[in-house]
Amino acid sequence: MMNSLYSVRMRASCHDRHLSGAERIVPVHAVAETTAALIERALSAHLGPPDKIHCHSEQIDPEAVQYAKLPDVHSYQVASVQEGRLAATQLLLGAGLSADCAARAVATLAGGAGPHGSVMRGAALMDAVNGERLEHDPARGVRVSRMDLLSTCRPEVEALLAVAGLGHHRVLEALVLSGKVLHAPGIVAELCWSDAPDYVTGYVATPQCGYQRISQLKAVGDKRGGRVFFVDQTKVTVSALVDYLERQPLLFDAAGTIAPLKKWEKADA
Ligand code: PML
Repeated sequence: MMNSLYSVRMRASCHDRHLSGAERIVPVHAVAETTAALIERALSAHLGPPDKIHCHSEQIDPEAVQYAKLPDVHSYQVASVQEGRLAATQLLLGAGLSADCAARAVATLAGGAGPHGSVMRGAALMDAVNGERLEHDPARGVRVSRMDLLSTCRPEVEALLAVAGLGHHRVLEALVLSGKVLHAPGIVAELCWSDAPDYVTGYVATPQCGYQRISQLKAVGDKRGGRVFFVDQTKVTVSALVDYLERQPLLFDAAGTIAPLKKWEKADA
């Protein structure tokens, strides 16, 4: 395949603790350069040097690739963690989740979604009606993979985010990941905040409203965070959804809009 694409994925850990991960979908001529950049990134992870770096490249069939537009971005300023979690809850209710389900999801991330309150390596899957946890492996969760920006679209998206003051690499990576989640069958919403102790911004993403950032969803220093994906099981089976999230290649070929930062008002929900 002359025009073949490769999925290039990196995971770095120390004493089996996840330190960093990133991935790209690139043409064959960019595989070596991309691999070097991801390894460089693993070595400079702010949580310390890894003792293991896995870098994996795998050819993907260009005809299997789906294309989509990135979600629109909204950013809300909140005054406290409490207000942030209230805002997240209201946005989840707006997506059609029950109050019980939204509260369970917030409590899940706040307490550590993995076994014994640990941080999960991937995302939790939650039934959008009754809040039941659906992922088969509660320590691993679901790892969204094989998504990226089309190379011709990357400069525009990076420039738009930079102009909006959203140039941190976490924003672009979370936006791309969330874009894939919103494109998956049966997804009702996603709740996320980072497990990085110094990064307190998170988001609620929904197919109707896009990627809705909330300035504070946890306290500085808190290492707990992660992702919860809400699933409508009348639309998709768990195994079909997980297969899509983990294996279907998806490239974003157009940017969404980026709204200016706005103070959170309860009526926004
Ligand atoms: C953002 O600021 O939009 C990113 C929020 C979530 C970051 C999650 C992560 O650390 O990967």
